[in-house]
Amino acid sequence: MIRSQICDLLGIRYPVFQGGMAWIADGKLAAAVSEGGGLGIIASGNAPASYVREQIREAKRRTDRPFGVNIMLMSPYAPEVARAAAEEKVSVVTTGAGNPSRYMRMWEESGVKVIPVVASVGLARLMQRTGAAALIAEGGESGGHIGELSTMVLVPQVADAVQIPVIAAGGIADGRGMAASFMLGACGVQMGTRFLAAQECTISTVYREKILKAGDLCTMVTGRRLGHPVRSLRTPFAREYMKEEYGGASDETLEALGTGALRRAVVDGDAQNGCFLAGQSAAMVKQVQPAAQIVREVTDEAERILQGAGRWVE
Ligand code: TUI
Repeated sequence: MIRSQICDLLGIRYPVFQGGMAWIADGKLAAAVSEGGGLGIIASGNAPASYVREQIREAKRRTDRPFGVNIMLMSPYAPEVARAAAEEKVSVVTTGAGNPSRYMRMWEESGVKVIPVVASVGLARLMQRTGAAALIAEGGESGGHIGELSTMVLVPQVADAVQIPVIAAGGIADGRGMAASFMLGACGVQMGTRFLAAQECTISTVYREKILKAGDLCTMVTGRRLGHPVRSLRTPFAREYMKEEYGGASDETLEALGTGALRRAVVDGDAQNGCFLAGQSAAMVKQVQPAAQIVREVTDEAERILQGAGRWVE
């Protein structure tokens, strides 16, 4: 059985987090992952605090186990969602797409453990100093908003730079990725894309089918010109966005193009105009399974690999 310090720190059975995917990771999915022994995480994305509170209550109805809330720091609602997470006393807050320093004291005072997503060594060091309980080091293989570095180089550098536990994210979708993450210095993993195929994950059929059919070269990165690179499936929307991006469209035109695109993918299943966020591991996602089974399967595979790793050494 794979256990690590993050299990003891959070009171979870397996060191597997479910990524806080905007519009997707609701109270139902988070509770299913937590019931399965991992750490489920409710995404706040661009939603107001009222939505996040509802989802927290939904998760509490479904599980007594710890779960987390992800705060997307670029959201206009980030301040009120940050406050709601403190008031609801969730076990864990994860953050993404920014620097959460201004909220850290409030969360700490409410007894919430803060686990920021970092994409660089500099932010990792700052977050340790500011009181983070652990870090998620997320490489650019991930879906959604990404940094510059890949998981293979980010995780060891972050692990060397801090003394708190490091969770690896980006490109991990099976036990091989989990075992490799431990070798890189992580003591747990976060997966998003793999959980898109969880039975309890409510997304449009179109979205799910696109993930199950994805090949190795099916994702692309747009938004670099605006300074917010985002990885998604290579769909008509993504191609059109990229054409505008490099065709001299104004920042306002680009923002207008992006508005509502996530909803159109997740809720409407609009293959033409939706933005289907996904990581490079989409090609490794092959079947729909209960979330608990995903957590177990990945952890069991990692355990078998790690137990057999001695065969490489004479
Ligand atoms: O946040 C994510 N992934 C996301 S957020 C999101 S919502 C969205 N929708 C449309 C457009 C843009 C966003 C979809 N996916 N992952 C965590 C993450 N954080 N990845 C990279 C970072 C990051 C990058 C730079 C964190 C901090 C940072 O710099 C902090 C600073 O300001 O110093």
